[in-house]
Amino acid sequence: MSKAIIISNRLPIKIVTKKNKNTLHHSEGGLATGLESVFKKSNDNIWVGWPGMVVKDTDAQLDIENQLAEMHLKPIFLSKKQVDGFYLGFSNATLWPIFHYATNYARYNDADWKIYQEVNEKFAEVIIPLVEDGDTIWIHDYHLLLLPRLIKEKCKNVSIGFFQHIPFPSFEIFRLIPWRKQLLDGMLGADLLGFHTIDDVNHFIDSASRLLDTTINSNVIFYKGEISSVDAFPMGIDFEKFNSKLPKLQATQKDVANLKRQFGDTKIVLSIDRLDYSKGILPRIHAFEQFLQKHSEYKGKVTLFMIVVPSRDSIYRYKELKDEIDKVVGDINARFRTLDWRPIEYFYQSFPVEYLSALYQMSDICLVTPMRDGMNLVCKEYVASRNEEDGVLILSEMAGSSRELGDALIVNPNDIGQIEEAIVAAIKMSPKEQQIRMVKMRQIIEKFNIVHWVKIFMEKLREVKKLQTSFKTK
Ligand code: GDG
Repeated sequence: MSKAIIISNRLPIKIVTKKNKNTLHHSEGGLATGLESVFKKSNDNIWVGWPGMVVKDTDAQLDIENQLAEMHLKPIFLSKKQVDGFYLGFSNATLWPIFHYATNYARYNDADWKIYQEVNEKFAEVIIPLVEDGDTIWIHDYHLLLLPRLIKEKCKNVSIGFFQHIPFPSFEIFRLIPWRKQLLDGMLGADLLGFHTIDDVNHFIDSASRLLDTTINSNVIFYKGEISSVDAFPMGIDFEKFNSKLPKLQATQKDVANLKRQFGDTKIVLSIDRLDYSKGILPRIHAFEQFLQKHSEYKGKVTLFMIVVPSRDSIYRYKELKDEIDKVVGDINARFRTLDWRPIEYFYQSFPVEYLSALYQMSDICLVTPMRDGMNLVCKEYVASRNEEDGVLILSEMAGSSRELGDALIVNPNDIGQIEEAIVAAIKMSPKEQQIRMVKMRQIIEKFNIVHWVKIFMEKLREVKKLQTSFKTK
């Protein structure tokens, strides 16, 4: 029986160590949230990845490995040096900023690149012995761009899919990376390459055509005597989880009741992201500040509920951003607050998903204004949670999700005045208009859900394999 091997940098768990004992918990993040519901469906599948922390002790590694084996998860342990060079270094201080157009934040460090290669090879060494003829291998994201080629070289009768969860930049940006050709060559080891949007697809094809010796016919790339196909697969969410399952839970209902008590008639504007400069958190806060300055009539009546989930905070740029957010929020709250109202409720922590669900249900407005975002699942979860068909989504045109959610109030995240006006428009929007917009968005999120996403990716992968066979027999 052929199986699926899912590979991502992080396993969908995190390890918490207390009194020398490791316990495993679910981890946050778009990919983990997205694939979890699908992965659990089959017992044969294996998910390979880094457990998220350095475990030096071999007994502790074995203990973790055994616990994970029961969940069909296979850990790849990385040393501190590898985490620094591969994860914090090349993945998140070179690729992440470049792929999000933050060119000034990118560092090009040969030592990081070497470790990135080493870790991709380490993944290949663990995975190759697990592979059998007929298996489907699905590699995820920018940490593992070299892995498709490394697997293809050793495993012939398999299907290799690759999906990138973050944007693929235009050629003029991508070409800045000194190792651009090696990265493309690695990616093109996949039979099918998927991105969230058509723009990402076109950018990838453009770079492949300019940098490598390729022949391109529409979405099909001929390279090194092989065929790869490239396509857009906008990722969906588990609609029913947010629409009905979470709202029915007692824990969620308790949180809803508490939020009602806490906020009464005050309107809630919700903002949820990982700490990241790509998410546009600071400009968003400044837009809310401008809203407070220009609209004193809403004093005490509107609150920005802002969750920033800790992420990569050992990277200088992230630490710097965190300090700046703390400062600006403190300043705004000190200037605008009253005795019984704080304009910004700011949390630097993560919450249980039941609490997120309660917040999605209780928030009148969801403010999602990334500078760049491959897709953005928070806005989709908000829409799915609005089962009474009300509420307003304000969404950046730079988020991949804006291609599907045209009924949101679409804004340019650099235009603080436009965001401020959108907040006012959202507060004033009639229930009828809210409903018309929300119903259309909900139909899209319900139809193009996570199960649909996996299904069309897998169907396309099978199609590409057929195309390759017919090409070879010609
Ligand atoms: C990458 C791409 C793309 C957030 N706070 C908490 C929490 N979350 C969950 C949300 C959501 C996920 O994390 C965040 O997903 P996003 O899509 O918004 O962002 P990234 O983490 O940057 O994801 C992105 C995604 O991959 C998928 O392809 O959309 O563009 O950057 O699901 O609910 N979950 C819990 N507590 C929190 O406090 N439990």
